[in-house]
Amino acid sequence: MSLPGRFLPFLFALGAVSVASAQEFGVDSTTSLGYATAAVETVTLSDRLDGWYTFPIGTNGGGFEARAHAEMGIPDGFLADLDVLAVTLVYPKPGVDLKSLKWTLGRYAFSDTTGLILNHPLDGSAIDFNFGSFDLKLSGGYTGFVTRATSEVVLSLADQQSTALFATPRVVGALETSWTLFDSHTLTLGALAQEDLTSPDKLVEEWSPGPDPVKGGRVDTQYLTLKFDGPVIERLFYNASFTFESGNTLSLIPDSNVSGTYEYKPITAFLTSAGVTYFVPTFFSSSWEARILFASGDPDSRSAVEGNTEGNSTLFVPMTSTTLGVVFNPTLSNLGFYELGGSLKPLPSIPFVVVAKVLGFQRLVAGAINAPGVVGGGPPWMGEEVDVSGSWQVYSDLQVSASLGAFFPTSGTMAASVPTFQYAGSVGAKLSL
Ligand SMILES: [Ca+2]
Repeated sequence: MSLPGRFLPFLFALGAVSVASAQEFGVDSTTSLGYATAAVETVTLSDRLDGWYTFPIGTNGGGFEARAHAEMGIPDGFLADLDVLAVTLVYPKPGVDLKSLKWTLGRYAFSDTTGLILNHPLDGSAIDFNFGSFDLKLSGGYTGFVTRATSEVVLSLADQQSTALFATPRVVGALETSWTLFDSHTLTLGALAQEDLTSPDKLVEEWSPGPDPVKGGRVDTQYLTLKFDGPVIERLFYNASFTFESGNTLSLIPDSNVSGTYEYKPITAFLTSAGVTYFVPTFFSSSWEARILFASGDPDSRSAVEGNTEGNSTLFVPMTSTTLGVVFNPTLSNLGFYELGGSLKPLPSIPFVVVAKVLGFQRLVAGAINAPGVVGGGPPWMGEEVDVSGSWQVYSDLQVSASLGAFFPTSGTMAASVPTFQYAGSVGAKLSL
């Protein structure tokens, strides 16, 4: 702490001098109208305001940042939260080998090494040591001051059923080291862990007889990731990652007790992803992408959340969900995902971008899928989706966008009550005030 202590008064003085000219603030208003016929038919209409305020501290990229959003809509009602409220201090050349040291304190946006496991605001601190070709980042924080509606962390039955204003209390810690190797190839090693601090009176006690109609247990998880990325040939880039997940989850194990007994069992699961991106500036400024993701499943899992009934839980569970398709969005659990896509600017003189994607969804093992409407005993190949979206920057302060997607589930994938052809579309306008 001595380093920040010594530099703080100086940096704040520098900030105060530059604040009058360098501060920036703004509000974006996004109005959207959507229609979806997926597991349930829904019409959504919302207006979202995103406000932000920044001012630099020093001249090396540090500063104060505040971001908040408020949304009024149908059917969600009114939602509002603080997304960022943090001070970042950057010390250039604090040591002989250390190129820069960056320290953040407050509520900051955290994203894990893969970008697929946790994307969430954390209340805490992060520190980044940059040694040039080697970088070390430590992050820590708490999730329970973010509102339930903003949080999207769903790991346990308690998360699923919570009607509290705030998200489940969890402590998150992460370490990431990356090395830039030969020819701009980067090797990244990331460790992420979260501990569930849900109060025991809201949980089932271990060794009690099941089933409990409402309560579940704690879900603690750890993720260890190895990631490579870099260029293949000119304008062609690859990325590949492998994540091993460990942890503990409450499991209802059948035994001499007819309905089973609750017991904590280890989680041993994996997530792997690989992708290539090819940029072709001469062909309508286009880029083309192929991606695959595999998230392990568990054949004895009765549900996607706390469903283990035998041995270890081999079902991969991310902390927050990732958007895969416009229509179909299963969680990265027991899933094979295949994506081919391209984006281009069809009219060179107009800032209009079109993105098209073909997606495929596969159930890796017979068992639960975490998506509404999908039955447990369905076929391995769940279906394909085609998505098209476009966005047009009409003026510097007005952007208009639209998206349309169609999902074609394989016969038997969806419950009988769900339409066999599902589609979703939305239109939106974003105005910078
Ligand atoms: Ca199992």
